[in-house]
Amino acid sequence: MDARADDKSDYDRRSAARYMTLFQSLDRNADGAVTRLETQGDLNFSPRFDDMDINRDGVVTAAELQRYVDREHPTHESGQQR
Ligand SMILES: [Ca+2]
Ligand SMILES: [Ca+2]
Repeated sequence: MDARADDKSDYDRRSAARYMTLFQSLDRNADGAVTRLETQGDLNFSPRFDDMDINRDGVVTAAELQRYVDREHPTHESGQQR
Protein backbone atom coordinates (compact mmCIF):
# COMPACT_ATOMS: atom_id res chain seq x y z
CA MET A 1 0.00 0.00 0.00
CA ASP A 2 2.87 2.33 0.79
CA ALA A 3 4.77 1.35 -2.33
CA ARG A 4 4.54 4.82 -3.73
CA ALA A 5 5.91 6.43 -0.57
CA ASP A 6 8.74 3.89 -0.59
CA ASP A 7 9.55 4.68 -4.18
CA LYS A 8 9.58 8.37 -3.36
CA SER A 9 11.95 8.08 -0.43
CA ASP A 10 14.13 5.67 -2.39
CA TYR A 11 14.27 8.17 -5.22
CA ASP A 12 15.14 10.97 -2.82
CA ARG A 13 17.87 8.92 -1.22
CA ARG A 14 19.39 8.10 -4.58
CA SER A 15 19.18 11.72 -5.68
CA ALA A 16 20.96 12.81 -2.52
CA ALA A 17 23.67 10.19 -3.07
CA ARG A 18 24.04 11.24 -6.69
CA TYR A 19 24.53 14.88 -5.73
CA MET A 20 27.23 13.93 -3.25
CA THR A 21 29.04 11.78 -5.82
CA LEU A 22 28.74 14.56 -8.36
CA PHE A 23 30.06 17.09 -5.85
CA GLN A 24 33.13 14.96 -5.17
CA SER A 25 33.85 14.43 -8.85
CA LEU A 26 33.50 18.15 -9.58
CA ASP A 27 35.76 19.15 -6.69
CA ARG A 28 38.92 18.81 -8.73
CA ASN A 29 41.29 20.27 -6.16
CA ALA A 30 39.62 18.29 -3.33
CA ASP A 31 39.26 21.25 -0.96
CA GLY A 32 35.76 20.24 0.09
CA ALA A 33 34.02 22.95 -1.94
CA VAL A 34 33.18 23.57 -5.57
CA THR A 35 33.54 26.90 -7.28
CA ARG A 36 31.43 28.09 -10.19
CA LEU A 37 34.42 27.35 -12.39
CA GLU A 38 34.58 23.75 -11.18
CA THR A 39 30.87 23.21 -11.91
CA GLN A 40 31.06 24.95 -15.26
CA GLY A 41 29.69 22.75 -18.02
CA ASP A 42 27.96 20.30 -15.69
CA LEU A 43 24.28 20.32 -16.60
CA ASN A 44 23.13 18.89 -13.28
CA PHE A 45 25.07 21.11 -10.96
CA SER A 46 25.76 24.34 -12.80
CA PRO A 47 22.11 25.51 -13.23
CA ARG A 48 21.49 25.03 -9.48
CA PHE A 49 24.69 26.66 -8.32
CA ASP A 50 23.02 29.87 -7.11
CA ASP A 51 20.38 27.91 -5.19
CA MET A 52 23.04 25.81 -3.51
CA ASP A 53 25.34 28.71 -2.65
CA ILE A 54 23.36 29.77 0.39
CA ASN A 55 25.75 32.46 1.66
CA ARG A 56 26.54 33.65 -1.87
CA ASP A 57 30.31 33.60 -1.52
CA GLY A 58 30.79 31.94 -4.91
CA VAL A 59 31.60 28.47 -3.62
CA VAL A 60 29.32 25.61 -2.66
CA THR A 61 30.61 23.68 0.33
CA ALA A 62 29.61 20.13 1.24
CA ALA A 63 27.50 21.60 4.09
CA GLU A 64 25.64 23.88 1.70
CA LEU A 65 25.03 21.02 -0.70
CA GLN A 66 23.73 18.93 2.19
CA ARG A 67 21.25 21.65 3.13
CA TYR A 68 20.12 22.01 -0.47
CA VAL A 69 19.63 18.26 -0.84
CA ASP A 70 17.77 18.09 2.48
CA ARG A 71 15.39 20.75 1.27
CA GLU A 72 14.87 19.33 -2.22
CA HIS A 73 14.93 15.66 -1.35
CA PRO A 74 14.07 15.27 2.33
CA THR A 75 14.95 11.76 3.47
CA HIS A 76 14.14 12.38 7.12
CA GLU A 77 10.72 12.33 8.76
CA SER A 78 10.70 16.12 9.05
CA GLY A 79 7.82 17.83 7.32
CA GLN A 80 5.70 14.71 7.40
CA GLN A 81 3.86 15.41 10.65
CA ARG A 82 0.12 15.37 10.46
CA1 LIG B 1 37.27 22.67 -5.08
CA1 LIG C 1 28.79 29.33 -0.19
